[in-house]
Amino acid sequence: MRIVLLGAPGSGKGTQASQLKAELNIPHISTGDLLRAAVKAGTPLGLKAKSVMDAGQLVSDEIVLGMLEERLEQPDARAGFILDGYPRNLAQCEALDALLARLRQPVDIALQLVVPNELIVDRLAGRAAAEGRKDDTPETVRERLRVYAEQTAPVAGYYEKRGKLTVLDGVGELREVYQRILSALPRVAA
Ligand code: B4P
Repeated sequence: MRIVLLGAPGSGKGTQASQLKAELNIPHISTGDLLRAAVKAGTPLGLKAKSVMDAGQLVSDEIVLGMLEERLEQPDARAGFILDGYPRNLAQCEALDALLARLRQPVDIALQLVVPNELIVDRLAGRAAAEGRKDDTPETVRERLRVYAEQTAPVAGYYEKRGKLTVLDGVGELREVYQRILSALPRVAA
C-alpha cells in the first residue's frame, strides 16, 4: 500500500506513521527525517537545509525531490510506503506523481490529519521541552503554520480532485487517532 500522510506540523503524521509501518510492514519515509539526517551528517545538502529548517521555511523543491527519489528507489520501498512530509506544495504534488509514474507506484490513499492550531502549538511546545528541536520554538511554530496555510493546505485539494483524499480528525489519544487511520485504510482490519 502506498500512503501519503498530510497534515500541519504537529498534527501527528510522524507519530502515527512510525506505528503504522510495523503494522503494514512497509517503510516510513519522512522528508523531515531525511533532511535532519543530512544536517546531522554535515553533508553539503544538510548545511544548505539547516538554516531554512531552523527558520520554519520549506527547503527547496529540488533538494527534497533528489533525496526522496533516492530513498524511493531503494528495494524496501517496492512493497509500498508511508510518505510523511511530502508533498508540501503543489509543485511537489506534480513532481511526486511524475516520480511514482516512473516507478509504477501510484499513491493509493492520501490521509489528512486535522488538528486545530491551538492544540498544535501546545503539542510542539511539549516536543520542544522534551527533544529540543530548534524549529519547535513558539516563533518558528507560528511561521511553520503560516507556511503550511499558504503553501501546503492546497495539497489536500490536489488529492481530493483525484478521489484519493480521506480527511480524519487528529484530535484525541494517540491510540484513538491510530484506530481512525486503520479504519480508513482499504484491506486493513481496524
Ligand atoms: P517535519 O519533520 O515534517 O515536521 P513536522 O511537520 O513537525 O511533523 P512531525 O511528523 O515531526 O510531527 P508530529 O506531528 O508527528 O518537517 C520539519 C521541517 O523540514 C519543515 O519545517 C521543513 O523545513 C523541512 N521539510 C520537510 N519536508 C519538506 C518538504 N517536502 N519540502 C520542503 N521542506 C521540507 O508530532 C508532533 C508532536 O505532537 C510530537 O511531540 C508528538 O508526540 C505530539 N503528538 C502527535 N500526535 C499526538 C496526539 N494525538 N496527542 C498528543 N500529542 C500528539
